[in-house]
Amino acid sequence: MKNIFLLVFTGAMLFLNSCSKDDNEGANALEAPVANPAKDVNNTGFRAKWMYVSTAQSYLLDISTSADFETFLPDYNSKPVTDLNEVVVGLDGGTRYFYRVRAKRDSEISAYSNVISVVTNGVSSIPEDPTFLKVKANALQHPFFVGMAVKASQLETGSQYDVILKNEFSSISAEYEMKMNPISVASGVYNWEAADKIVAYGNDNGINVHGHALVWHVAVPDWLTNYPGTDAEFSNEVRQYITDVVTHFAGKVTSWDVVNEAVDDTGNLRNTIFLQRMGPNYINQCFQWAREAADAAGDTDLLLFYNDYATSANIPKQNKVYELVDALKASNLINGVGFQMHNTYLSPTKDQIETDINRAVSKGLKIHISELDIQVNPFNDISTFTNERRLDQKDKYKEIVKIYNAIPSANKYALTIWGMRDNESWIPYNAELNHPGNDWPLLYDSNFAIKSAHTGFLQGLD
Ligand code: 9MR
Repeated sequence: MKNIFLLVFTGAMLFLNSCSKDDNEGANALEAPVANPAKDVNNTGFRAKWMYVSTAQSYLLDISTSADFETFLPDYNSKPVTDLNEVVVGLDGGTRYFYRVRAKRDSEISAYSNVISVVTNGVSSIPEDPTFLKVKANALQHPFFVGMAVKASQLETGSQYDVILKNEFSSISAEYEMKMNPISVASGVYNWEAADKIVAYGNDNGINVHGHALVWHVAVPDWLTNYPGTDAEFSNEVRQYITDVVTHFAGKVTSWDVVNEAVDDTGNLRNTIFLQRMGPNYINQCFQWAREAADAAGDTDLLLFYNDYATSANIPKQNKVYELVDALKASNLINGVGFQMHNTYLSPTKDQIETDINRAVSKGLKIHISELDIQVNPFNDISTFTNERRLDQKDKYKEIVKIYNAIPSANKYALTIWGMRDNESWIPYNAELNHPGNDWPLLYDSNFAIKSAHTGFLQGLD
């Protein structure tokens, strides 16, 4: 008994001793400094700052233009500094820099501090990359279409839209003129004018045409909204419309969004007139009718898409969309999923987007990033397009293009931007988004000049 007590006692003492030894070592290790936000930011420099580390003799400062410090500014790869700040000069304007520090005592060096990002004021002297988007996308090992939402009025030969479209884009979607309300004037009566002009523009110029969209609750013409007939007659009207439109454009469009936004933000079927009048099977029916019309017209290659928004960050909605997609797939009625991607500079995250898209990839479906724009002012906290947000937006465009370009070639289709110039985007004027007039979500400014977002797009293809 006494021996056992001695053994336990000795063991406990050894254990305590080993703990306190570690603690002492911890106390003596050189702490990593905490870096503070930059001060005195101007057009050509800033003051990098950090907190004092007791017992440090100096600090090693790194400055880079990349967040992962792949490269360093000349002279700022572990630059020794004895002070608690460093005035950095001779930098470019309107450019993002990153800094971090380590503490040093004799030969001992601490872990890295946090990384601070700072954007200089003024205008960058480095011009945007003028490479045409489709030229770079076409040169990829696994190319894809670079799309643009268009309006018929923009397609006059020689207009600035026309020049940019032909140079940079390999696909078009009608921003609204191929929806039901402009086309369907009355039962069986159609106005094809604008839609025909858009489709002919694509066909004549070797630009892919994506049809958007056969069935969308926002674009129902008044005569159908107020339809006096029975539910069965309503359903026949929808069938007739889908059949006539698919037939009219057979062989001229590569793909159609058959049903748009059928899932609401709580992850249930959206309570639309189509659900009310036709029941929950209406989605399958619409795809079936589109397929039958295409086949009857000899257009057996027509690609049918389900298109929706905000599925990446909203998991209940995402799950419901994939439930619909699975049902369509089981009936062999769907070829692809359209991810609208009306995103912001903060959301959704890279992981959320990848997870969402990869669910469709794993089902062997085509992926269309179908309406991309990236808001920089979702909280209405800026009144001018700041350098910070410009660069955030550039990074976000780069991120999504990179994600898209990484999917297998069999799943690639198109990545479409929802409008050309910032001032024409739907974003600043949407009442729900609540930042009237104040956003800059696209690739071109109001003068048709390429923005950093355009350079970000190109960099995403590297
Ligand atoms: O950007 C489009 C705007 O010009 C139209 O007035 C509106 C109604 O037809 O549709 C906008 O585009 C929507 C797209 O068709 C579906 N997803 C949401 C888009 C923005 O509302």
